[in-house]
Amino acid sequence: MPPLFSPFPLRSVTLRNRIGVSPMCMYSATDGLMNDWHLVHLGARAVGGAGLVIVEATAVSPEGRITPDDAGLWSDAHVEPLARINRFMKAHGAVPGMQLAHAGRKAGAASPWKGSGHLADEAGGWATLAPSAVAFSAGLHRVPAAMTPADITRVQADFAAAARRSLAAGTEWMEIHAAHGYLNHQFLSPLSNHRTDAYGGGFENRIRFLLETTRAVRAVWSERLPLTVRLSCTDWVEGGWDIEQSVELSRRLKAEGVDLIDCSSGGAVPDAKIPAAPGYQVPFAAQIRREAGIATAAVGLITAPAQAEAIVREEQADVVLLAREFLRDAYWPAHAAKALGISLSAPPQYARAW
Ligand code: 536
Repeated sequence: MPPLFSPFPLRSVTLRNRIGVSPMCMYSATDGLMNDWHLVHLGARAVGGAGLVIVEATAVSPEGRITPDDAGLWSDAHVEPLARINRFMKAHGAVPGMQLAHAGRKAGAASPWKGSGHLADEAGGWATLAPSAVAFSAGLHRVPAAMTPADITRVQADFAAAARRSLAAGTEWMEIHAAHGYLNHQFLSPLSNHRTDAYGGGFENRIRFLLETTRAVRAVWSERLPLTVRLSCTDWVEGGWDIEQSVELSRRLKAEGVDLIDCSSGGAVPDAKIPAAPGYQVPFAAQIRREAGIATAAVGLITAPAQAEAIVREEQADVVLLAREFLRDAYWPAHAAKALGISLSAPPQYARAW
């Protein structure tokens, strides 16, 4: 059995293989409600053989949405549309995961195919929150309000409430989004966090918001189910967040009951020089796994079956997450299995073709 296709147990959940669908924004929800697009997009990849399917960055509050078209989980009305999708994915053998997010200063933008930049209030935009009152870029130019202690408490409660709703919807694998320049990462990085209170300054203060958010989520999330965190392991900027801080943060997160670190990078500032190449973030997953003693997921320009297989075989990561490659091929696990010399058992409807 190729290691890529060995089961992966974490708490009381077992992935049927090491292949996961990375959370990807579909910008296709209305008022945060998931719909048939999400069912077909996510459901097809469960049928395609993924062991784990992580639902896109799902906003914990309306103002935490990247765009007006983001999925959300800020009200009980959001639960049943997600539960329907989760039931389908589970029925087809995938563990249904979810990524909870708050975009902070990057919130309130147009979806990519509608222009990407910040929306004016008249065009459907809204006031944003962040650790410090500093805009992201010329395109995401809205200046956020620096969060007050009351804002911090409220947003952390929003994360916990959304996690509770996700649990009610049947989610079995939770990821807190703390990467890509969104709110949690904005607190971690000295490039976006200029606070002078207990939430800014040195490492201990910059990690405080995420540690407290994690604690609030772990308190309502099931002991039987995995809790994971996505980090940008480096900002790719001198003087920014880096891999050494990510290793130490991973140790602290493990102590809070986090089971796996999903290792991405970038997104804190617009002008970083990112050396994107096949598997360029895999070394971060390997280093955190080795030095923090916690399971990791590798993500980023992973496309080839032999490449994914080597990452797991060489114990650089426990799980590989594919994003764009899964948009090209919903059946990537079945195709990868064939390339590695085994065959997946097909759903009976498709059995004559697999
Ligand atoms: C990739 N993206 C991530 C998104 C949405 C937009 C595209 C997300 O996490 N919600 C990305 C990778 C690295 C840095 C920035 C963006």
